[in-house]
Amino acid sequence: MWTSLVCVVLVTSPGGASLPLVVNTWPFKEAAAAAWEALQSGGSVLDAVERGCRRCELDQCDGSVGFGGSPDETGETSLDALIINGDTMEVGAVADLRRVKNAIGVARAVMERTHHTLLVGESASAFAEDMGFPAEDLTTNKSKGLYTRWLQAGCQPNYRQNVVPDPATSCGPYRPGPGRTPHRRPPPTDLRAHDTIGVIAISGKGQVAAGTSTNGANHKIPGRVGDSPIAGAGAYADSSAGAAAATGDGDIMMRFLPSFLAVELMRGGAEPSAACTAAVARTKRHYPEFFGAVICANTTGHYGAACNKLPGFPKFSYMVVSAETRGPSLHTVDCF
Ligand code: SD4
Repeated sequence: MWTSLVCVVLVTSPGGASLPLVVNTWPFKEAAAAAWEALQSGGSVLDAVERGCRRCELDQCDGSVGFGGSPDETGETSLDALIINGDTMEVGAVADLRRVKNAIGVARAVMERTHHTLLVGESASAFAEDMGFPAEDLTTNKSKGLYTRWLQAGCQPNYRQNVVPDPATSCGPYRPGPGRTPHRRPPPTDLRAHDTIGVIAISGKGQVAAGTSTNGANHKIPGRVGDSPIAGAGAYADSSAGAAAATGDGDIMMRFLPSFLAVELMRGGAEPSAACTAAVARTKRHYPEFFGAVICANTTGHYGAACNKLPGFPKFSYMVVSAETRGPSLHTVDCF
């Protein structure tokens, strides 16, 4: 009785029930198509995740993935990426990667060509070059323009606090200020500049992989690494449960490992939408005004998403591809 009831719910759920499956953050249709194409042409779920993220790196999806976006306080773009094999729990990640465009490729090289999990900064770039990835300037006219306008605006907004000169009105260099305010001032969230790609791919046999690629946050402090390359934060995958990926204010979200939490909830039987909602709610409990969303999918091919409602961010869009959708289909969830 109970089993058949569950079956009915699965079939009629708006979150689909079809494998193989690709789900990715934001309306990045080309990325979804690239990931799906990888699966259809016999590639693995890792290939699908890599191709999807790579497509966005090349297209500079919304300027927040790949080269030429999110210049830091010195005007340089640096990249973060992560890939997870949910069958073997192998993970490769790269953070604060400089002068190399193919961040997801480097993350996969960390996974497949080292025994490490995460390489960062200049040393990650040296590793990438050793592995044959070309060194290139990640700056574009667009990122130069963003940087110039930011300087002209007195370096506003920025991520500093409790320093002198007053970071709310002045550029650096900064040094420690007297005292410490008990609450940090609101983060300089730019809703248009937070569009990390996170991809979940699940094969017909239930093999799960997930990954992310991003250039982080506009005007970040050099060396800043967000949630995206951190396993359990930016994404998580486990073929015995499912996968999740997060997007938004990584400085906040990484404190709550929302992707890990969502996967563990799915392992315990939660539907993907409920798991995503719980992961967002956990962060919201401490930071009601955080900007972010989470996508989730389980090994039966169900999927869902959740987001924190903010002025200017009432809904979150994500892409789904399965045999049922016949091509990338745009899904939208109301934030709460
Ligand atoms: C970060 N989470 O570096 C990333 C940015 C992002 O959607 O997701 N934007 O904080």
